[in-house]
Amino acid sequence: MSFSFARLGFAGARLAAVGIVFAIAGIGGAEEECPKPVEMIFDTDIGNDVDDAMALAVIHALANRAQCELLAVTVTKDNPYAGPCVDLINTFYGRPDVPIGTVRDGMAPQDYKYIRQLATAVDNGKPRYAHDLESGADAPEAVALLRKTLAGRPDGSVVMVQVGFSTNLSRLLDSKADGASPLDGRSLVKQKVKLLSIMAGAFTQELAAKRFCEYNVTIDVPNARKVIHEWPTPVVFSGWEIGHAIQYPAASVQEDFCYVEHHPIAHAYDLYRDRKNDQPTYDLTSVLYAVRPDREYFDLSPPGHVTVEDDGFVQFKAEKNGPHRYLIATPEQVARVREALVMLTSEPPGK
Ligand SMILES: [Ca+2]
Repeated sequence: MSFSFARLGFAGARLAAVGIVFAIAGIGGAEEECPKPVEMIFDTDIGNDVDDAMALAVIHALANRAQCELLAVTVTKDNPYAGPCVDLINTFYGRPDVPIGTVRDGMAPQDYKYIRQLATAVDNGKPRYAHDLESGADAPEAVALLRKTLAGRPDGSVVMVQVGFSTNLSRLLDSKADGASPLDGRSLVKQKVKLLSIMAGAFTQELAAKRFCEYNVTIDVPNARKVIHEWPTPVVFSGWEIGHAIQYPAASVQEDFCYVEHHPIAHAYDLYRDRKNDQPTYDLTSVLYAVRPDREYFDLSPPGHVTVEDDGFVQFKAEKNGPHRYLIATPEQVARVREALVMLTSEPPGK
């Protein structure tokens, strides 16, 4: 029997139409429509700039909303206080047991401005910011943790966010089969990783004309080349110009973190930037895109290929079906993203 609205009559046709609309909308299964949390691994050079700490705060705010799950944090800054700084921020936000892995024989070993101060701050003989990782040397080596974490997740499920040097992820690509997985690193990444959201490079004609070389790439060029040239799944770049255009307002640091006497993010900001000054949102943008890619916070470049030259200069060439894209932000998007990042960075810990 052929289906016909006319055969059902007006009332029947209306009910059928409503049924179709319900079926299309999936009404009755509303819970099924909520997207699953993004399973994230965060790879950071925390300590070289304060945006890594702020990006970690954004991750926790998104995790509070069940929009992401922080599987692990790996550190590329080879300083003993970098891992403890990650741990104290995770603990502050109520996730003290997120696995942390640290680089061995890595880059940028100097303390710089805030990680030692936060990790060693004491009030009345007790640590100001609770943490149980006392030194990065006590944490698992980063690549072993990356392999173990990836191996334990479903295929194509993990989003990796790299906001520092490429040391850990390059070594991951080169890693061999081990007790965690019979796959080599490249095959493991290809099987498990959905997306690499990376803060690296610069993608405007103005910066290219000056041969501007971005910090995350120049600090470890060989490993940046390997990751960018050989990563086997899609990569989206947040170039220097994105975080530079979206400035975190000093007023937020002055006013929005006062819900607790000592706040590790505000403390780090004071030591690094001084709360009188705005701060670029480089690493925060890579996190926001990774978790909310479809909210039109950014436009995307056409697909293409990014190449890294010997001095760390990065070039993009459009190419159909290429694996790389970079973020673009219109003035309207700059304003939207800045406010979203203010709300997320300053969100108090969950229960
Ligand atoms: Ca960083």
